[in-house]
Amino acid sequence: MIRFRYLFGVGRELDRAQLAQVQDIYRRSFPYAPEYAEKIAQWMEKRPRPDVDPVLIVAVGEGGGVTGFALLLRFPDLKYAYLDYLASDPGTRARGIGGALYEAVRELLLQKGAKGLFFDVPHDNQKLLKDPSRAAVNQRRLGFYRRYGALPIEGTLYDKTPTRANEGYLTHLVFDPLDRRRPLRAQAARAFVRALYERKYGLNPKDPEIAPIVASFKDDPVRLRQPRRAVPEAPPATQRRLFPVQVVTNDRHRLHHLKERGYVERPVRVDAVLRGLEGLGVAHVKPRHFGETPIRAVHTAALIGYLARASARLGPKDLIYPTVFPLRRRRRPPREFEMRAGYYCIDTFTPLAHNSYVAARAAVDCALTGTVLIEHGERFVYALCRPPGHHAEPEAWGGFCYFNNAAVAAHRLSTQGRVALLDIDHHHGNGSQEIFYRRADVLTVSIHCHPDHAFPYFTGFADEKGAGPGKGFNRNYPLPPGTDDTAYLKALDDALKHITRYAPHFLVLSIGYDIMKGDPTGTFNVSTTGMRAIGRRIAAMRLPTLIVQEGGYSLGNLRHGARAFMTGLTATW
Ligand code: Q9C
Ligand code: ZN
Repeated sequence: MIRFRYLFGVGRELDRAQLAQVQDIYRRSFPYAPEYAEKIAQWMEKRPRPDVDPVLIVAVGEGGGVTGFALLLRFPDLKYAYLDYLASDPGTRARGIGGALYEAVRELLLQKGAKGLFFDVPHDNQKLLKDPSRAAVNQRRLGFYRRYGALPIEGTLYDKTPTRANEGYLTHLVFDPLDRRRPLRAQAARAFVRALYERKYGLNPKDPEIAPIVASFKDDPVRLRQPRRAVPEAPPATQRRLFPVQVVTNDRHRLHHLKERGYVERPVRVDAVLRGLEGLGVAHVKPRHFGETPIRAVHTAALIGYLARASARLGPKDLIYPTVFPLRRRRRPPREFEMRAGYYCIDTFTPLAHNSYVAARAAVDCALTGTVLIEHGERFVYALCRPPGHHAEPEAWGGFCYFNNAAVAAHRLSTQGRVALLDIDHHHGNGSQEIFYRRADVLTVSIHCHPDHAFPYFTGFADEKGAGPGKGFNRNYPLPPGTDDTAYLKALDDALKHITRYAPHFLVLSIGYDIMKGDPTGTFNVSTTGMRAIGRRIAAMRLPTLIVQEGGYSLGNLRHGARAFMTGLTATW
């Protein structure tokens, strides 16, 4: 089994380790030009040109080591990409890595709506080769790409002219239209070739050596070398190799179904989100079990124990609504377990039912499963947690939340790097704020409706900035009811700038579709267009991002909001 991973940067330890392995494979595959190994690192580390978006796709073998790579230079303004290198470890016996990598490259580009892929293949004409014996190998390579519909461009000077770019080794420029039926226009080809010389080789396209080559792309459409006989098509990539987003779903949430009047936090919410994601090509992952230990890192044993025992004592129809609140008697939890509920709860509308504990545990498992995927190198993981979590404090549940899923995840990630926890639910994430209030290793930022007007009413003010070692590491953006896309995105941009200054290794996003217009618990007017814009901005952070489901209670908004957010998240090139 080959796994694939794409690297958009090398911010993480895992990225850097894999980059080193890529360089090693490079040096062993291309021993005559070892200096480019440095250049690969530069593309990935420094991102020296804003008009080149480099991506490294690595194949990961059974043992976790890199067995091959493809370096792709994407030209976002042109929507074309250049495949700079594709190599598999000459030392591994595993076969088919090169082909699988090429399919992964195509899959990524198709996902992103690219218009085509270019790359160089050494010439197959003996007379034009410094080492004529290579012609046969090069013919085979062209044959391999031909099966994908990738054909060498003919009728230009590109494959005939020694330049500083090719250093005298003549190559064909091969074009893969991906799944497009549209021919390559001369103008588009010239724009690409110009960009290639300029952006990859640092040559001026007006250079007397280069300009005639660019100008030689005259045929419109560009002529591709047609195979002399029919070519067997490459087998369709049966299994997807790259997914833009992994979605972790958990069935046990259904056990927690409070059929109370007006209890809008219900199981169909998850179905609505899943319907919204249909057809977007996301991967679905089942959660693993993690036990209680990670929960203890953010909640007290007393709260966990109470939820576990009280939940277990209840019959299927029973509910405990907190009734007495010993707020000023924190050292005296009521002995009578039903009366003790108010000691551990922040409101009177979030009852405890007989499966609440089991479901809350499953929601944490969902978030932690997502966390592990992020640790293994995924870029975006969406933990579709239910019940939600961000109102759950170290020793209190409430606001439809029992355990703080996002906080458990953020705490786990914090053992591996700096974490920013951004909460964009309509309601202030009092629980997440409280859990990390005295810590500098998790930056908490929340955009929400001003607590003068919205739940939880007691936290979320702008002057709550963290305390002790955590001073300056909590930031709140309370916005007025009626906030629209423009005002929301302005606050988001500011919040993201603040997060960028913190230079986190990971982003945890608590997402609530209750910011959208018409939410029964919300007051904002964010539209689906706004949700798409939010997704784009989150992706532009270029961080490994765990998205954790919080609120959102209009089924239509859950469906369309999730779809729009996800579309924005994966739209960037
Ligand atoms: N019947 C989350 O979005 N509003 N919690 C009060 C009283 C409840 C929202 C309704 C807001 C809680 C996770
Ligand atoms: Zn909410």
